[in-house]
Amino acid sequence: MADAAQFLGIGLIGQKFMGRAHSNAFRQVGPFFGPALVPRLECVAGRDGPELAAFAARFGWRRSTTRWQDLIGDPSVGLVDVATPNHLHAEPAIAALGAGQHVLVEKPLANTLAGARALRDAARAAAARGVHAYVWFNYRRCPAIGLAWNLVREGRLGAIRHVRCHYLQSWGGPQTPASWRFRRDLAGSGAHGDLNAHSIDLARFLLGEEIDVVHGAVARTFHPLRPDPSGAAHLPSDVDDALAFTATFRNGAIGTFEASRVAGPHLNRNTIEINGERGSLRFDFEEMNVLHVWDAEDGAREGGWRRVVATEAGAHPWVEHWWPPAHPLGYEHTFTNMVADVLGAVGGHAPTVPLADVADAYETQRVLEAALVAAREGRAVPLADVL
Ligand code: NAI
Ligand code: SOE
Repeated sequence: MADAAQFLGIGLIGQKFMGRAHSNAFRQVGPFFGPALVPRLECVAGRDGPELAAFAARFGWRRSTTRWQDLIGDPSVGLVDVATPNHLHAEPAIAALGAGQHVLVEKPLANTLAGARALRDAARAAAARGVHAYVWFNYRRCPAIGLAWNLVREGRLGAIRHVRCHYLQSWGGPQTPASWRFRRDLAGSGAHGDLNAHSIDLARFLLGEEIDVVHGAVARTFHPLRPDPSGAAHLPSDVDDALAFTATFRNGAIGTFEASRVAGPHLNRNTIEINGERGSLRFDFEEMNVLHVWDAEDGAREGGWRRVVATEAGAHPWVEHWWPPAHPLGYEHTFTNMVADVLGAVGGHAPTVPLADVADAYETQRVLEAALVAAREGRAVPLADVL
């Protein structure tokens, strides 16, 4: 930890999957990164009181509350972290920004474009007062993706022609119980908002280019009924189980995106491949420490994919804060790497690679919306029509 550390009080909303991932990141960042600004796990808000108390004790939160509103304007809380279902992102985030608190919020930005826009506007107003707001697009912070970002910036790919993204999972079969993830009013969409959000963000981030048209999309709800968690009945599911779309970027590159929760045997296959005139890159989260690199200059005789293991301190971002070279990182490190960059940014330092702020995530939300309209109406949707 830095010598003259200052503390940033954290208020977390949500205590389940992402509540655990974020808590872990706030705890790890101090010892591993030694930031000048150190998170203090001040208060966690959740709905289930007894479970919440146990969670708070296990992860080292000083206090807990069943009312997220208690965090807003609390002078001990400098940053509010929103890790709740999608319909409950915008309201607490906007309230915190209004109270002058920095915000971290989970993806997708909101369950509706209108909600996302309201949050973007609030973040813009808050930014003018020096308040920061970032979105948990954590895959940007795999070292292999950081390397890819640098290679694209160095011009190693030349003119980019193709971006090919898959985010394939297989947990969403007919036996998977109903939850907020299968309700359009709460989630906004299904595999699309959940998974394509990451892919769109990665594509925009790596290319540094915006999508200008969604040319076509297909969405399917294969399982419109799901078991009630109590097992007593079936409840409707009105979100996509899978959605695929094609798009073009402003620089003319073709993008294909496919998200699914029913793509057995894929587990968490978040892949992106970029083909340029001079080089290509390929990443698969199921092998997250690896970046495949192809360089056209290698020529026909010895050309081919080179398998780069991104575990070299100094050569690959964030690695120097973890283990000696050649020791792989995992899912949780992406969150800690992000917290380290957020703390730096709040302290006035440039992040290792750009963070997704709320305005940035709003652009991803516009693409999500364009693809939903394209699927519903069976037509191409220019992004200029989705504001
Ligand atoms: P989850 O269902 O596991 O947990 C949601 C939590 O929110 C629960 O603790 C629940 O009690 C709490 N909650 C719901 N309503 C609340 C209220 N009114 N007040 C306080 N707490 C409330 O969901 P999960 O998987 O943690 O997802 C949360 C968000 O994180 C979603 O937006 C999801 O898209 C995103 N996510 C992002 C990931 C990433 O890779 N960046 C990975 C997984 C989820
Ligand atoms: C579930 O599909 C999920 O946890 C998503 O919500 C995350 O965003 C993704 O990173 C992993 O899968």
